[in-house]
Amino acid sequence: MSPRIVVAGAVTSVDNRLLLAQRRYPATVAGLWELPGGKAEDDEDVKFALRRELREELDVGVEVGERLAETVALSDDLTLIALWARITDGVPRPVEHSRLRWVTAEELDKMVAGHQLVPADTVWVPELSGVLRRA
Ligand code: 9L3
Ligand code: MG
Repeated sequence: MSPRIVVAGAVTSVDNRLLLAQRRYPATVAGLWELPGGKAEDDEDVKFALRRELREELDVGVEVGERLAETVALSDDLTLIALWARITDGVPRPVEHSRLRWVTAEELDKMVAGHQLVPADTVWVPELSGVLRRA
């Protein structure tokens, strides 16, 4: 069986904030914040998959950019990656999440310190906060 890819969007705004979404399920991560996204279909291009997922979850259109450096092995057959993205159409709303938040680098760091991020996504924090601060 080929490994499945989960794509997550590092969606940033022109004023250098990052979009975080609060998970409703499963119970182990409910209430924690993540980069929105989900499973790519078999043979689906990852950029296409992220555009589809963010349309479904946030009701927006996005332009997808480069991959972030880190890859996360969620399980033997599930691999998580993240890609930078910008909203090109619509205003995001939490279709599947309980809430959305645009955070600054400082707010992101505080949320990480307070264990408010889903554990898998913490690998990207240095790159995320570095880019948000540099811009
Ligand atoms: N996951 C982890 N971090 C993320 C995303 C979008 C997803 N930023 C994990 C949670 C699930 C799996 O990947 O175990 C599939 O995601 P979803 O379809 O439940 O969003
Ligand atoms: Mg999802």
